[in-house]
Amino acid sequence: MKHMLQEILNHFEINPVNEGTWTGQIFVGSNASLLEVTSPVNGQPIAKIKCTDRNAYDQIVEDANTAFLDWRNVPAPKRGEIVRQFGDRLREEKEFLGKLVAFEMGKSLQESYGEVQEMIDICDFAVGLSRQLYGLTMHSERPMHRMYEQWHPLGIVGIISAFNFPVAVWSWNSTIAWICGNVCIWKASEKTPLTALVCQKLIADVLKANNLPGAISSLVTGTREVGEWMSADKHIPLISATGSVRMGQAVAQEVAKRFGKSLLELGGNNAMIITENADLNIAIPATYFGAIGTSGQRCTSTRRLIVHESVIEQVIERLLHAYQQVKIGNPLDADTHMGPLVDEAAVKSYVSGIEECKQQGGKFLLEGGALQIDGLENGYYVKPSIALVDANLPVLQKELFAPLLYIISYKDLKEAIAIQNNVPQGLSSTIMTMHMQEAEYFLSQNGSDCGIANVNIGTSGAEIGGAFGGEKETGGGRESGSDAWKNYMRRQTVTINYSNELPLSQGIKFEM
Ligand code: UN1
Repeated sequence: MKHMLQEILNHFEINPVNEGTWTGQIFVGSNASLLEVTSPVNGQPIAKIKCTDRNAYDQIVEDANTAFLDWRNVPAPKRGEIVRQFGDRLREEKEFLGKLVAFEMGKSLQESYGEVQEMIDICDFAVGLSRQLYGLTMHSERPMHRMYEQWHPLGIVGIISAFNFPVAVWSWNSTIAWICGNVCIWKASEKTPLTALVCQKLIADVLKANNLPGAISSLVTGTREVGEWMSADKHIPLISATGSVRMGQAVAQEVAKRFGKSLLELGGNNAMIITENADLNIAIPATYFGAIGTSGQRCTSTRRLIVHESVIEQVIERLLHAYQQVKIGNPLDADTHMGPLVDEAAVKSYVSGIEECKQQGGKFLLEGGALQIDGLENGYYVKPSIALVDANLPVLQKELFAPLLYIISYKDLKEAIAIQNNVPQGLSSTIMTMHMQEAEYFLSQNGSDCGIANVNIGTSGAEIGGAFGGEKETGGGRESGSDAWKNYMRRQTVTINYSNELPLSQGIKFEM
């Protein structure tokens, strides 16, 4: 496996412990401490990465500001052309980068390729968008006046991303931010710096080939301290952060103190309602993928299954049957469904989550826990779990980032929706039904309170074309598609008087 990693790093010409201070636009500085990277696949250390020190960070911010002065004057469709070239590079590198994602964070190869595909898709979206940064025009109340709004770039966009989507979430933010005329500074998860280095290298090469400043895209490496510098930094008008609620709260407060903007995509605690009118041929595979995909480590993972009492027995039987087929193991094997959790702490938190659920009276239909895989004994593998629980169990309020699925029984749809909404998080939600009235009620203002509401589709696997994000403790941010680009620009309302008079608004007379 070491051999495979070396091959990938050679392919990208990446040397993680580069003695020089530059790898593309990565400053590490002279006081750099080292970050040890471990692969969850075999628990072995795979690289040591130098962390960005404060001096290097300040230099990066200065360079980014200088680059912004050029970049904001490049016409938006030309900025789109740069993103198009980046998308082409990703197409070429899908296999290598996908393998590195699987190796560094542990998601299955299928899902790792899917993640790179998500990057390619957002590049295409951003290219089209670069010609569509539309503003409205309004009718002025004054004669011979014109009113309209226009959108300008913000400056530096700081991106803090999580381990579970180590590259796609960055690209949702960076590609849109770039076509809007911003420059980006990326703080990747300390658990996945190698994939970040590769992405940074790919965009740095594209910028260089086009004679553009490298500082249009920068990468900073390190632990939460670097994120704290960014949050407090008045040079960074927008921080887009993906991760835990605790991290989001810290970022939001720090950014608010300086009246910066934050765009947050935090915890999910997503539910699927299976009504008596569901097509179980859709509902069961959707649950299976939603609950064990990425080993339950997506923000959109299905954590709660709220099932009508008339079909619950059937659902349980079919689900247990489906779970018997789960292939757990090396994510680099093409037919693996479930790779390891990201690290040892994640395994511990899963095991204690199972205990907590039991103590509160949860009945385990399938009890998982830590798992040893032959030849990969030090990897962080687990077996998935399914527990039948009462709707009022305290564990249901928490997002456990692991493959533990809770099943809850309900009698009528209003009750099911109340159970679904009765958690602090509000990211993704699903109803499985072939009954139009149930689906419409779920989608109405009386229904799901989440940012994402699906019918006959699982909670995870959202397409990039929609705005992605959620309500309540999920943080309220929207990224990726639809008009999420507006978060990366400032709106300017313009009124032009082309008459020879100065009529005041609201009919005010102010004679001189
Ligand atoms: C995340 O888990 O942070 O909908 C993002 C999905 C993916 C994105 C998840 N498209 O599952």
